[in-house]
Amino acid sequence: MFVVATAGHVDHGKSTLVRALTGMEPDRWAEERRRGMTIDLGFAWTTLPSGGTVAFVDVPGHERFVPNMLAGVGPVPAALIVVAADEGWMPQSAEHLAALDALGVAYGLLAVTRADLADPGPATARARAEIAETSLGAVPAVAVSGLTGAGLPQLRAALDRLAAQLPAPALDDPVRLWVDRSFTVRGSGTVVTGTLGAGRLRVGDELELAGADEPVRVRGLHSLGEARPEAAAVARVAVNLRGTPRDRLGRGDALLTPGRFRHTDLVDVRLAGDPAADLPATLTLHVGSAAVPVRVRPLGPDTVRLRLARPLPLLVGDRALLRDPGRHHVSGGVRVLDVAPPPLGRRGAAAARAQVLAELDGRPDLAGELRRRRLIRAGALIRMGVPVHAEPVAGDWLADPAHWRRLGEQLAEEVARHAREHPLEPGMPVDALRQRLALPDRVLVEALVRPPLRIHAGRVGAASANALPEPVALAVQRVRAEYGDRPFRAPEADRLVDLGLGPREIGAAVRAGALLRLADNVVLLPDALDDAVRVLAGLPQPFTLSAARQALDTTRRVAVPLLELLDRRGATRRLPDDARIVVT
Ligand SMILES: Nc1nc2c(ncn2[C@@H]2O[C@H](COP(=O)(O)OP(=O)(O)OP(=O)(O)O)[C@@H](O)[C@H]2O)c(=O)[nH]1
Ligand SMILES: [Mg+2]
Repeated sequence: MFVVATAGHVDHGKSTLVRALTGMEPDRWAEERRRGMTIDLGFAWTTLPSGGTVAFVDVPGHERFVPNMLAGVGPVPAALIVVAADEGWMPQSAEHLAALDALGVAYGLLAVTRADLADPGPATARARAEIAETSLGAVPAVAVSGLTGAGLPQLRAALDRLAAQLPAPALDDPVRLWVDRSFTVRGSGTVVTGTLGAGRLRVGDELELAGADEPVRVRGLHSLGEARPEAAAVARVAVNLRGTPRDRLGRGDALLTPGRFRHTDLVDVRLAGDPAADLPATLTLHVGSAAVPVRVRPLGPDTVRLRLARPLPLLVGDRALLRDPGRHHVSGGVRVLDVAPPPLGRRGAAAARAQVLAELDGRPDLAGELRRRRLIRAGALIRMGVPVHAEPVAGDWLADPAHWRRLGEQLAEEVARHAREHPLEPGMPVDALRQRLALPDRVLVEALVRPPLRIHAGRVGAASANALPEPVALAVQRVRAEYGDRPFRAPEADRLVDLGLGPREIGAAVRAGALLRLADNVVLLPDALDDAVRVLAGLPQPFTLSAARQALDTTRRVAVPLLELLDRRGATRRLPDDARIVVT
């Protein structure tokens, strides 16, 4: 199936032509038929000579209903521009064409209707010249009469040729079905319709709906008036939603593949049309079937920031249109450059932002996004419309490579600084590092730790467990120098103070294995234990405390806790009479 939207001035014969081609009535409302004027969108379809199907979205031409027209053409990639031979080019011919151009519609046909009333030549020439200046370029033209049927076979053949030119739909893309109608069917509940421009829909699918806490479920699908289990783009579809009240959604809402879109009310865009400086402060943004008032803040000559009155599911690269409803003026198309732009708080931020935007063209650019955002979750990028084809640095975090390198260096510096300021702590707590580096997630700190640093017990420090803060290492060295030849003499408490070995320093040295603590303020060098066992083994067994004290050339202050430690370690055993033996 392919979908074409009509376009053209009021009363130029759009609906008559659609009726003649399809045998279906596009003007659905009694009021439309009574007034002989299209008010809202109409839908009809027919089979072409090739066997393919064309579905029409028939739009109103009256100037009052341009917003309805825009809701119809927004999601449709091809246009049938209708100009009456007897009236020629008129204001809404121009306004509709400006809208198609702003949206970047590149495929179209010109039908010059009412050719039974006047020579179609002049209207054709003027219209082709106008159209040639737009995104549609040179289009085929067919003169027709909805009344006599003249030209209809040629128009059908031209529609077939147009269909053959259209690019293949992106069937694997996520679904963003802009709702153009919603109604209730007795017994089925809420039904919405729209033009499915990409992706597939199946009965049973879960879809996201802005403002709904839970996904909505597709209960039934219709296309071209028939129930189907599945619909693939491009297609006109009617979706029956389970358990979604009718008032929950309407024109301008969108049904979305879950996890693939973010609703945003702030976007930076490039203008194709009026310069930024000429835009009024408020305009209406039309995208898909939505129309939302926006506040316009110029940034660069052709870039502006738009603050939307309500959030929309927009992606980088989306095309939209700005219109001044008061003046009936299409200000031009916009291309979405950023759907999550940074705030512009400080002075000069707007100018700096304009420079950044000058480099962007709306094509999703992973490397550029990473450079600008430095660290971001893969899911967040995907929801901006930026495909992710890079390895995460940790979890689902992606990082700009240069920024990641800098973070690694910063982490090493912070750990070194922390070691200097807190020489006795065994490393810097991971959470303190996370805060210092302003990282949003602990896993990022963990991923940044590389040898010789390591994480131990929630702290980042040097990999070597023996590394001692310098003052403590020096003190231990002096203990070694002074006591190396009398290893069972422990420095007295005042000597420890002189050496700068307070309880915290001793704790650090003991944790590092540089000192052995027997009791408060009683420390030996760590090799003393093995030496003591050797000396004691040379004594007649069993031996007394006093014999041990003499053999070790030490005092009770050391001997008592030393023997108790050896008992606990199973190197000696205490007998019932308090004598001991060395266990061999
Ligand atoms: N003689 C003649 N009259 C036509 C032809 N096409 C349309 N008309 C008449 O022109 C009037 C307007 O036709 P519509 O088809 O309603 O025009 P429209 O473009 O759909 O109008 P809107 O939807 O209101 O913008 C009707 O009275 C039609 O009968 C044609 O090819 N020949
Ligand atoms: Mg009509």
